Amino acid sequence: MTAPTQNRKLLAWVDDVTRLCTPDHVYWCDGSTAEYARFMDQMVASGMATKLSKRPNSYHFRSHASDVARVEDRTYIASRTKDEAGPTNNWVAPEDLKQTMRGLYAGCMQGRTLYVIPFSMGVIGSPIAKIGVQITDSPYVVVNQHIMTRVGTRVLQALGQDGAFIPCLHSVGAPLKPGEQDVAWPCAPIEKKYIAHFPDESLIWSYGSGYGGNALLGKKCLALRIASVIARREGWMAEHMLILRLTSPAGKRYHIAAAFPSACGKTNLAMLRPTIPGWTCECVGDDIAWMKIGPDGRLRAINPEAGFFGVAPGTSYKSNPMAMDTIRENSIFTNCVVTGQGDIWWEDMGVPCEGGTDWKGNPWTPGKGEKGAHPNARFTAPARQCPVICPDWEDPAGVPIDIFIFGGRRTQVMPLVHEALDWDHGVFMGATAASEPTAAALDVKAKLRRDPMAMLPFCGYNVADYWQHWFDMGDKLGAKAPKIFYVNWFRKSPDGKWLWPGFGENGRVLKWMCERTDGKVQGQTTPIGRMPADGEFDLTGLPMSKAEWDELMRVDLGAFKAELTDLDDYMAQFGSRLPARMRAQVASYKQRLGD
Ligand code: GTP
Ligand code: SPV
Ligand code: MN
Repeated sequence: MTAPTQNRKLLAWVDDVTRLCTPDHVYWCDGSTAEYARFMDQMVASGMATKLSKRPNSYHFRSHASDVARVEDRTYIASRTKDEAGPTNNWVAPEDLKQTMRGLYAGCMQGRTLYVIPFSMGVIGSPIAKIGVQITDSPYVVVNQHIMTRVGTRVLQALGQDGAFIPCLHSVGAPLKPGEQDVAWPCAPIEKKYIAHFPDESLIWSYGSGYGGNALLGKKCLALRIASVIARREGWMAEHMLILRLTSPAGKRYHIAAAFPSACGKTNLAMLRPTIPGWTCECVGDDIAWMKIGPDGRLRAINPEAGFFGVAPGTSYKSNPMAMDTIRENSIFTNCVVTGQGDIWWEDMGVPCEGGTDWKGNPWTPGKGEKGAHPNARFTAPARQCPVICPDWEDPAGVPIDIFIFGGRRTQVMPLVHEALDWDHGVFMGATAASEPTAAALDVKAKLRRDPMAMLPFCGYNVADYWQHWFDMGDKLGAKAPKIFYVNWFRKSPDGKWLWPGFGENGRVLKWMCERTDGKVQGQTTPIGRMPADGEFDLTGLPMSKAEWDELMRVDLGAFKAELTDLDDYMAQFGSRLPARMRAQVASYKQRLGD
């Protein structure tokens, strides 16, 4: 097929990759619904996809059992020096990594088609948007990118002859010999998987995996790892944050951006249905925020994505009704149960299931003892289908952020909510956030790990420099900087029950934050930060005893002190690169704890 572009760099790059990967065909994606339908038909015919009779225009895919989540041990930041990548990233010298990967890419698309996917992160033409072009040999990636990004001819038009783009090379790493039968989910074994980033030249090379953030390269690879490097250079922020608009009964709007680690509640909070009367919430984004200081000096956020790639298990009409409505049609499901009736199902979906075929392709009934859906099963759905999508979600200027929230999944120690004493303390709170592992990454073993600003797997440079960038942004924003809070929805009682009902009730926590922002309530100072004073927090109508509330909010100084050695070790790994302001925060934190 003739290339639908005159962009010289793009043509040269596609030529180079074609010569290296030797596909049978080259196909340029136009982004049309006809193209989407054609690809789906082909994948259903080949056995890779199942069409769901119960959901219009929706399909289910089963991945290979080994290819079910991000692989952090196989993710690399190949900056010029190891120090620039920092102690939290895997590093290989760029030329060495390229040599290894060129060896793998050589001939890797034999028997397959090379798809060229021009895509835009952010509304096409927006000054904040960035254009990427993904080359892939996975038709599953093509259809997902159709939903997750803005794909096609419109992007090539915006690119023109000389426009710049971020090249994203992807192969599942499974060439086919002549006559060899393809499998339903081709991929390479773990030791051959590489998710590689070359931040000095804004280049992404991914090999061997077809799943999620490993393969949909606009998301974590471009919009976080590469964008975080560009953002620091240019003075803006690329964060692993949801964006929402909360409106008070008086009609006042608050825009909130929240960073929780993977599978720790961003999608759920982004689509919140507040239970408290008069408060409403609209979703701007559920995973990534790009933020720049606007002409008015305030931080403005856009969602660079066009769809949701959300955790399926646990999603129900009770926990997240807006997500349930979003995925009624035109959606892709991966690694769920396909029921005998031709619908999808997963654990805690809140509807009964008589049985069907599990994520591995085996017959399954609810009593089987094994989970039917993989814990990291996901849905891919267009953001515009969300009933509470914010009317301004595609405003190229973004929404002005009033509040930042950090958080993590901690069954112990961390209270429901506390507020930073000032910007620098807020940066410290984000920097020291810790969370228990989830199914979103295959290879995270620690029972609890620090996940700074929920960016541990996504920061494309040295985390110490990233913190300095946060301090610098605070200086630039001055009095217009968002207020910073920390939440934990996941605290449990000694007998293992959730202390906080979460989901729609989380609106109560946001309400207290808004009232703090307006100075309507004062809170009370504790060694870890400001917390609601007696009577300030709206518990109206919640069946919660005073004892339960006290347990949820309890600050056990002994437990916080017991973590100081770990805090010192954590900070020490950054050596002399650790910002002086972070050292000062550690010192004053210890002092407040009475250490
Ligand atoms: P990524 O897409 O991986 O970045 O994750 P995410 O942060 O968007 O996570 P998501 O909202 O999908 O939440 C994943 C898990 O957290 C699901 O099992 C949810 O049921 C659970 N969860 C979300 N919010 C709450 C809450 O308020 N309380 C409790 N107990 N669980 C929650
Ligand atoms: C995450 O792991 O934070 C995700 C899912 O949002 S993935 O796109 O696979 O990275
Ligand atoms: Mn995420």
